[in-house]
Amino acid sequence: MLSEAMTNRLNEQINLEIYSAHLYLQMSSWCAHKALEGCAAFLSQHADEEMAHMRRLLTYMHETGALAILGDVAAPPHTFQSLKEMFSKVYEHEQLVTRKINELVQLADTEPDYATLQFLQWYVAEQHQEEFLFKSILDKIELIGTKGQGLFFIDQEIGKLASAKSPTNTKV
Ligand code: OFO
Repeated sequence: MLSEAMTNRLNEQINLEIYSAHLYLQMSSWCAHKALEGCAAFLSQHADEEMAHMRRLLTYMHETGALAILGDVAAPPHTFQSLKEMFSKVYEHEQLVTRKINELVQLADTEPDYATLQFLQWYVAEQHQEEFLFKSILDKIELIGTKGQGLFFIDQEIGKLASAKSPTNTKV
């Protein structure tokens, strides 16, 4: 059984994951509007992953008999100066998510709530991967540059990340 404090914090995390999905879907739409189809596909797929993160939390709460409460979702930003600025915002957002996961881990450890502490380990590993992924995208943008054909090549490279993760792609 979850404490009231843990229930509230897990609910906050559920709502943050939904916001993450909205944020990436909005960014995907911005990219599609700019004819950056590779980035649009990648971010759309990432939005789906955020909803899967939310559902994992939802299932855990149901298993413990807790009530998940969905709140209002703030409108995400919808205009960006550049692709680099947009992915910088993604990276910052993922760092925020990591801080929130760390706070949850700290709460589970101090309560103590060992079942939740173990459950959260998946998110700890996932956040490491997400920060690495978005940092490497920013590095790629820095390396290739967005002048001339650079933007076209970056879009192609990021589009490959989407197809590499697609469930219909059998190559692992
Ligand atoms: Fe992009 O991260 Fe969820 O948890």
